Amino acid sequence: MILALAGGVGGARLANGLARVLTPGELTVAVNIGDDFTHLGLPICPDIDTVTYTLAGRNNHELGWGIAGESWAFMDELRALGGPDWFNLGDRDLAKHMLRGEWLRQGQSLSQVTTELARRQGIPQVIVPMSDEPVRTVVLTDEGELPFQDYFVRRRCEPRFLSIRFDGAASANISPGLQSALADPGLEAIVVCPSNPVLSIGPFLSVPSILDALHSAKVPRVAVSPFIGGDAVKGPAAKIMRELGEQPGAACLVRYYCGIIDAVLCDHEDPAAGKVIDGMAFHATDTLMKDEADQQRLATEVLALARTLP
Ligand code: FO1
Repeated sequence: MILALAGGVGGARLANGLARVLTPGELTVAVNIGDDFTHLGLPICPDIDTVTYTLAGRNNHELGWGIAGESWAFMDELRALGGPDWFNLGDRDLAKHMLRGEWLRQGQSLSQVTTELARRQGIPQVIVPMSDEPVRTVVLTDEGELPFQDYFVRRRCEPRFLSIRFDGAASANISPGLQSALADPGLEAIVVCPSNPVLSIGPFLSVPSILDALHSAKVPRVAVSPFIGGDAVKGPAAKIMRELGEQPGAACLVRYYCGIIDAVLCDHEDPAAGKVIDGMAFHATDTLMKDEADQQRLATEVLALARTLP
């Protein structure tokens, strides 16, 4: 069984590639919840939804999030009424946020809600949140503190990124599904998807019980770099790295993943390609996933690399 840690669009794409090359019982996808927030009283879980829609084959490719073929009547009316329209909720997407909110209010855990919503969308793989307790990414910028979606969507990542905080992380616990995947005697490898190491994987590592479990995992742990040619494929990762004084590239994963990753797949042009840095071996490949065939190819290469590691 393969455990994939995913967040954001890049994470969902590789998770989808893994889902296509593995049987359903062979893959567990643990998803970042740091981007989650409550909007208009609704619990929004962007990374869980992007992974779920992608594995269900109904992801909106143009937007990178939400449902393909979405309609926006709700947003039209909300805007006409002068409501907050910086965060777009599609009509179909809305049905899921409402159902999730109802089930959470009835006392179901985020894991239970996530599993049931995936099942009802015909997804056979196991998708679990990293934790059932809230962990909320807060970005400290030159304009002050911004909850993640305010920074990422409302302000379009324009404020200068100074540092980041994961509220709730210290008291959050690893989710049951992630815990059992890591304890599964059939676990073969851990794959850290090409997600933003700070924004999307950082929340996982901020929860002590998750970090400890990843440190002590006895299986090969492979990461795919989200950087190509010194920039990020999508999202603000390269801008954030530069604002953190880092060179955007696979080598910066050494700092963020030290002790939890044994090998990295990075792009051919990446300066780290072919090197071993602080015990992390960097292997070059074409890491850009333009389509599902690329997703499957990269997934196959990740699994092949993992199987060469002790
Ligand atoms: N991203 C945007 O850039 N604009 C939006 O209006 C927006 C709405 C939205 C609604 C539901 C959802 O699940 C995701 C949404 N996203 C939107 C994407 C979201 O901000 C990102 O997917 C993650 O938080 C970062 O990976």
